[in-house]
Amino acid sequence: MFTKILVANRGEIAVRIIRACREMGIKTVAVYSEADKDSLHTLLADEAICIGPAPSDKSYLNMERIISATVAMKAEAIHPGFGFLSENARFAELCEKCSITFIGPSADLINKMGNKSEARKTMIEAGVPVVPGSKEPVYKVEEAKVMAEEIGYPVMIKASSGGGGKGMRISYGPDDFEANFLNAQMESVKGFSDDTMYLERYIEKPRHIEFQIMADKQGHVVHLGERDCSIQRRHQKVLEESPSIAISEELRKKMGETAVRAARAVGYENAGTIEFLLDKNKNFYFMEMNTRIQVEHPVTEMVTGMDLIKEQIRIAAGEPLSVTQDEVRIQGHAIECRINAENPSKHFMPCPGLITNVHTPGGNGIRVDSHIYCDYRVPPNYDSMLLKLIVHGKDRESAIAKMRSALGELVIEGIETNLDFQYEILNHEAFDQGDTDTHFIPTYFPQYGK
Ligand code: MV4
Repeated sequence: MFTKILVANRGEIAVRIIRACREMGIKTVAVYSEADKDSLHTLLADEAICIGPAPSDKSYLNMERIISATVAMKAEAIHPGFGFLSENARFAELCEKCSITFIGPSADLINKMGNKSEARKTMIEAGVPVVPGSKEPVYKVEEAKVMAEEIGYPVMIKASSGGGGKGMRISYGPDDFEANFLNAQMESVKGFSDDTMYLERYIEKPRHIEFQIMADKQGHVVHLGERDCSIQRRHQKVLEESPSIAISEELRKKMGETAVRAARAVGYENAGTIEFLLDKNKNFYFMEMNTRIQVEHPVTEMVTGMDLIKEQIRIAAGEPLSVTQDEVRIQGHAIECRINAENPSKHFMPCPGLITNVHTPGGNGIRVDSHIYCDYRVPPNYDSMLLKLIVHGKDRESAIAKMRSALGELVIEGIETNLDFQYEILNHEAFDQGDTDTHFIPTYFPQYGK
């Protein structure tokens, strides 16, 4: 096992990783920017090293500085968390070259799955269902239009390097195809320096269902059930739950086996997520694979009783998975609400600043993952997520009751947050009834924008 790990991240996930390491008896090194010298991850780690000024590209994205810090502090491994360098194949490769263990999959795998049209092709070849659409990538609008006619409108135009809705457009017919294709492609060239596009049939009001998978170096692969992440606003997840109300035991088995097949097809290692779209008729289609631990991993931890960060570390150190598929039990129901420093009445504009008071709820089945504390100043340079409130109940109804109660008790003063918005979601009849597809927010909260 490792004796020291460098945590190449900040915020709640850095804190989460430091805590897992401490429980395992592993020393931790935090890296921090000049804006984060009083951040909780900096204070909690055994050692901390400043890696540059506040802007991410000068600190948390500065690969050379982070590698240098790892060597200087004599850490054997780097946990990248999510965001920042977590899905950067060049960084994973740099770690390999410097004989540092990158806690995650290989650079090759990150590359392969980061290229969405290549991932799609790989999955088609592995017999994993994908949304009907193009098999090969497409670059020219004339060729794309011919493909669109074959697929049938409406079609979804997607950038191969995209994700999070960037470089994505819907076309409802031949009249609007050219403009949408060219706009999506332009956005992709601007954002990712890549003009590679692909097409899919547009699935109306789908659910976003993702399966957590874990794979070790010995070739064992398990899935840990699904998360329903359909409640999103402008491609930002707001609330996640496990299990999904839309999935029967039989469908879970089928989708889970498909997720495992997808992971096996690429020789996957460490934690990963297979994203599916689930349509109204319960057809499911592979959408993307994420090669990192995700923000919403705690809902999976609550229903499986596993610690995914510890599992990641053990796998990276060469240990086999701690469970077989038969030993994985999904128990009860978990919900996570993301509490962000943002103002819902001002288009969810980020609202950094000084936190003057905090009270977090506790009790049976309630978990708070956060880096905030009273008198902490939220810097303006990074993601606005402040806290993840996670609850676990015996079923969905009791989890909802617990979340309502916990949200009601949570106090964050000094800055604007989306706490009231979360409370409104939890108290909405449509949420209660599980009418929670990807159009939930635009449908039931049109005032908060599509
Ligand atoms: C789709 C889709 C419908 N049909 N693809 C949005 C983000 C990106 N990862 C993929 N997304 C979608 N892809 C086809 N062929 C609908 C969405 C989508 C969506 C997906 C998940 C969660 C929220 C969403 C909100 C709007 C659109």
